[in-house]
Amino acid sequence: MAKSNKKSQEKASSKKQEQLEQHKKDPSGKPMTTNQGLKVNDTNNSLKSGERGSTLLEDFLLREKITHFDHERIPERIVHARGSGAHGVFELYKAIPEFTKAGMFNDTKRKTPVFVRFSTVAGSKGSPDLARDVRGFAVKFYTEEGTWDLVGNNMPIFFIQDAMKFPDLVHSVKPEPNKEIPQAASAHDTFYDFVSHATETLHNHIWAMSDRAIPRSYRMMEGFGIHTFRMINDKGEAHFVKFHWKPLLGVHSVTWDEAVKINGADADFHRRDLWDAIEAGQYPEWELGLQLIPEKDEHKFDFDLLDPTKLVPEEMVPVKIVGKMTLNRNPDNFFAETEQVAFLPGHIVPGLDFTNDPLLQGRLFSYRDTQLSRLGTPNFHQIPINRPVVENHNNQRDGHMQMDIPKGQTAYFPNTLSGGCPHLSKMSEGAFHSYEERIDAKKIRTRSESFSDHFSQPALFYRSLANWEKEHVADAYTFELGKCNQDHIKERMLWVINQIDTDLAKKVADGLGMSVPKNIDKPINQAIGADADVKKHQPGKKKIYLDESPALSQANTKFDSVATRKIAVLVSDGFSMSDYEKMTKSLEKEGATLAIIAPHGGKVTCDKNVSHPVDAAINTTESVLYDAVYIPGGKKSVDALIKEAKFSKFLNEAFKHCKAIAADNEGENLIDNTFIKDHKDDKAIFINGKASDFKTAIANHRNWDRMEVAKKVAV
Ligand code: HDE
Repeated sequence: MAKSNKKSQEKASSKKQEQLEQHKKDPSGKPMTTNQGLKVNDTNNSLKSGERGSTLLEDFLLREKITHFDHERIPERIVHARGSGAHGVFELYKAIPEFTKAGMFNDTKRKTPVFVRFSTVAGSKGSPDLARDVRGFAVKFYTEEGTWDLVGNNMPIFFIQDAMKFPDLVHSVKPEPNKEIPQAASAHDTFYDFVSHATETLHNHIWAMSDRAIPRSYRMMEGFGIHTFRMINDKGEAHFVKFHWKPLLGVHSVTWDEAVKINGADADFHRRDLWDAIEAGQYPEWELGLQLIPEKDEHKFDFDLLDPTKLVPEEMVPVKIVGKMTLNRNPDNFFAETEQVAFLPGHIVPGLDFTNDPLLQGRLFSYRDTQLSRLGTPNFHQIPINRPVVENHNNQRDGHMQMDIPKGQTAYFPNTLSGGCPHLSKMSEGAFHSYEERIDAKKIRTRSESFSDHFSQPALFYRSLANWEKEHVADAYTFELGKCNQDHIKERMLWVINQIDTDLAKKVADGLGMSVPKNIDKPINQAIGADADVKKHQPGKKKIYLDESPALSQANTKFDSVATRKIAVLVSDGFSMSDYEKMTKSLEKEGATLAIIAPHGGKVTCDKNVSHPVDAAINTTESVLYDAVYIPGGKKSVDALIKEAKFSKFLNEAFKHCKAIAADNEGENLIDNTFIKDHKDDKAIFINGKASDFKTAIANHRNWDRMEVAKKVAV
């Protein structure tokens, strides 16, 4: 059966790809050798004294093979260990010299090569993709002025305000140190012990309780640079800037019930989805947007632009779309590229600069430091995936794994022996020069009072959600706190949630079988110093400077495409080919992927006596792996489906997860064997319906109006 809409597999040809080509090794048609090039005659047996004798120390073949194997692991990333990467390209729509002199923002003809890595945060390298978690969204731009890394997340704010708190945050969410439980999950006492005392976490935390933390696909999530950065034009004028990635497929998520089941059915769900889409030529795309704020407006807001727990609502500062990123090539080798890629927020180019955001400032230190233990050498920039596409020369020398051969007598500056080279460049020649910011301040270890508003933005986020999203948030809090063992931690969390929204707190309290504490001592924000003035740093009352920010709700995303959606077609021998064609032709044309699911593997024969390959036998797949379900008619086919209970379970689950379901002719008999039989009037259920209506329902992602009924489905 036809698969997806295969675009021609244009090989992304770029300076970076050409550079990577030089390092690729292709063993096809080649003899096996040792690392020294010696041809190998036997790689299956060690050298022994006698056929059954002991193995000889002399066996250099065994030693080389085993020693390499013994050392083939490197430390996984301390956070963001689980991830997937892809190559692509960034193209600018319109030059923006008024804001920045950065080359890639000034030349619409340039195709800047990129490498992107998406990740979860808390889990280990082998943890499942659908953990409730923030997703990393790290982009390496190989620009002609040097490499720029935009190392962001899929949520626009962060948990903490100062880098000093990062180890505490991460230690609280990681598995508890005595028992190394739970893996890739925030639902445990230590995390909530921390969150309830460090109230600055609440904004990112409520995002993590929302559907944003369980995306349908990496391809369907936004990305954010989070911190306020600076853009500098060639007159030296600066604007504050926030970076946004907007997916062309819209922002969509799965439900928690699906997430839990997907983790069992396909722990690589997001990794596979990204890989498959790129292999099929259905290249993921994001537009890059900028929120630009003139320096003079720095103090115009009700929050501090340097506070990374605050977003700037799009309704207050619109997002200016400036270009598009397309991911068009899978890596050739996971370890060499995705594992060894090293992102550093400190990788910057002229025309961009940092701000004094204390979280960003700490990151500028941490990322270089971590590569030293992870990749083991200050020469990590020489690993092919990390090499810039421009030449680099300086007087740094030696170190583990030096791959370059720097020529010449000198390794210092200034020198005359090498003619003063490598020489310095003027700003007019493209050299980087830090933005000259006036600073006149005391050296002081404290938190700015302007960072003390911890409730206004979580409340804005919650107010801006659709009812179904609000319900998901309440369910998530109830689940997470329900997994905690300590009542005092849950009580404190309920008190804190109550400061965000009383309805929300009540719902969660009901779910926990507790009540919202009224008279709890005001939680002391303990993320301050022992001598700090407590009053100054207490989170103040929530303010309302914007009723709602529609841009924060997934109800207002794009619902205009079925491209890359996976539709399960349930059939057995004798299914109606004309039904099938009627329903699926336009879906396929618009890039949806159809998967034939049958009682067995191999092939099924339709009523026209043509055989079709089965994509998955029912015992190898699950409903949660698809976006919609279709059952064509054909009595023999449908009778066989009714006999196998898992097909009915498959449908009940799709109904529970509010997905579009269509059946034609005898296909209805299978529907009548499920919970759906009494809900055929649902707006995303189509019995002998129109293909165009089914398509619209799939593009709408889910029918959330069904949510109350869906809860009654027991699967
Ligand atoms: Fe990271 N973070 N981070 N982080 N982060 C790392 O660097 C760190 C923060 C983010 O796919 C580590 O190379 C500190 C914010 C992503 O390779 C480490 C602080 C944001 C990735 C590190 C933060 C991020 C990392 C671990 C607080 C969103 C994965 C491995 C000051 C803007 C990149 C590594 C990849 C990875 C430190 C906060 C995003 C340890 C100290 C805020 C997407 O250096």
